Amino acid sequence: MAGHFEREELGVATRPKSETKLAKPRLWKVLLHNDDYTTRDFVVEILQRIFHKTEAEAVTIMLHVHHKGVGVAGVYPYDVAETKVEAVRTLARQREFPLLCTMEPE
Ligand code: TYC
Repeated sequence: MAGHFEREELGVATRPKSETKLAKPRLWKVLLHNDDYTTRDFVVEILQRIFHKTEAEAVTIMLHVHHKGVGVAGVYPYDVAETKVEAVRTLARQREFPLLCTMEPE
């Protein structure tokens, strides 16, 4: 009769648990920063087009950034956040606005 053997008993190499544990997939906040030259309308447009906010949500976030200096446009996995930041920077450059967009871990 075939017996049951654990992997270690069969001489199969196993990794210590600490090496096999996966890092928690952290979420990243995409931040918009205030400046004196980017128009309110452009920031609202960015929030609707890139971050899929309603017009009301976009206006609320834009005004928060305008008054506080910085605000969260959205929270995403790293790759998505990076793509959004790049999209904002590309559109801002095209329209010649100095709008600053950054990301930081939550
Ligand atoms: N402060 C800008 C203005 O008065 C509006 C603005 C809001 C700019 C948010 C950037 O991230 C920003 N025209």
